[in-house]
This record gives sequence, C-alpha cells and structure tokens, in this order.
Amino acid sequence: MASAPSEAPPAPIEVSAVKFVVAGGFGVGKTTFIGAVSEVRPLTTEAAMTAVSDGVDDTTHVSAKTTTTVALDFGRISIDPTLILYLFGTPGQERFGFMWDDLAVGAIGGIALVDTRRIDDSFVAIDWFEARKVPFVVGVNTFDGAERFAIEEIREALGVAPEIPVLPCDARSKAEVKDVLVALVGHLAAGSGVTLDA
Ligand SMILES: Nc1nc2c(ncn2[C@@H]2O[C@H](COP(=O)(O)OP(=O)(O)OP(=O)(O)O)[C@@H](O)[C@H]2O)c(=O)[nH]1
Ligand SMILES: [Mg+2]
Repeated sequence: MASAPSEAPPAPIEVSAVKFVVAGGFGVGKTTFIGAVSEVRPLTTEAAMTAVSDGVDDTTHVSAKTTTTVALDFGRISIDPTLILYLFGTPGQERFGFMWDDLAVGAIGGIALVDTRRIDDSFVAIDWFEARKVPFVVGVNTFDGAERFAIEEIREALGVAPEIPVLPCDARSKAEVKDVLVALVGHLAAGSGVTLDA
C-alpha cells in the first residue's frame, strides 16, 4: 500500500532580536518604564539604598524611593513571532556609570528619560547616546506635582536637535511607554530613510 507523501517539516522561523537601552539619571523612572511594558516579569537588580548614598544621590524629588538599580533592568516585548524587542535599563547612580558601555553593546536605539525637576541630571544620558552615535528619543517622565513645560522649552533646555523626538510620558503607563517606543522606531526608520506605514 502506498504511503501518504510525508509533509516537509515546517521551515524554522527566523527570529530577530532588537535591543534598546533606557538611560537616565537617578530615580528618573527607568525601572518603572521597562516594567510597564515588558511582557515578562522584568529582571531587575534592585538593592536597598544604604547610607552610602546619603549626600550623594539627590532624593529630594523621590523621597519614597528605598531601592535603586545596581546593575541593570531587563524586559522583553514580542512585536510578532519573528521580532523580539529587548529593553535594557541602566543603573542611575553615578558610581555605577562604568556599566553603561557594556549595556549598550549591540543596542540600535535608546530612550533618554528625563525629569524636568532635575534637568541637569539628563545631560549624562543624552551626551552618552550622542557620543556613541546611538539614535535616541527623549521621554519626559511627568511626575505628579512637577511643573509642566512646553515640549519646545524642554527641547531647548536639553539642547537636543529638532529631529529628535521629545515626548511626555508617564513611565507607569503601558500605553504611554509604548508611544515612546513607537516614536523611537519611527526615528530609527527616518534615520535610515525607510518610510513606515501608519
Ligand atoms: N508619579 C510618578 N512616579 C513615578 C513615575 N515613574 C516612576 N515613578 C516613581 O519614581 C520612583 C523611581 O522610579 P524608578 O523606576 O525606580 O527609577 P529608576 O530610574 O529606575 O531609579 P534608579 O535605578 O535608582 O536610578 C518610584 O517610586 C516610581 O514609582 C511617573 O511617571 N510618575
Ligand atoms: Mg532603576
């Protein structure tokens, strides 16, 4: 008896991975940002803040903060079965700054998170992305009670180029974090000359 022709095994799905880095000053909301959007429970390396940070980290505006990221945050989003987005968050305390370069290896884009109450703390992340030529967008984390500024005022204060998107966002909101990521993808596409469908 003739046996049915055996079906060819399905072709393996090729999965591409894309890496984005979320950088910013101490307590600006990086861990919160990644946690809001990650589909897996984000890996974080939070440690209790100790007396070592007294007088070093400005906790005036994040007085409820009891932990800080000491190595990295890691989150994952599947865009579709063939494309996975990995988000890496930097530690915010200056004394862990030596880890930032390692975290950036292979990153194709970044998010500089800023807090308008501490604009001076934003320059480290912005300069870092610029120096490494990693395209980035700016997310302005809108903390409760912080004075609201027009985006153009913030752009001017930060000195970022007009083509770099600057977006307000609440790092606790999945939808708003997604908007920032979509803006980054659009910015990357614009930089490479690709036009994305709406
Ligand atoms: N109101 C408000 N609070 C926020 C927002 N984003 C973060 N927070 C709070 O701000 C505090 C600091 O947030 P984290 O996500 O730990 O900040 P971080 O940048 O990861 O901090 P480090 O890793 O220590 O630099 C936490 O208590 C958050 O709940 C926001 O958009 N609005
Ligand atoms: Mg953190």
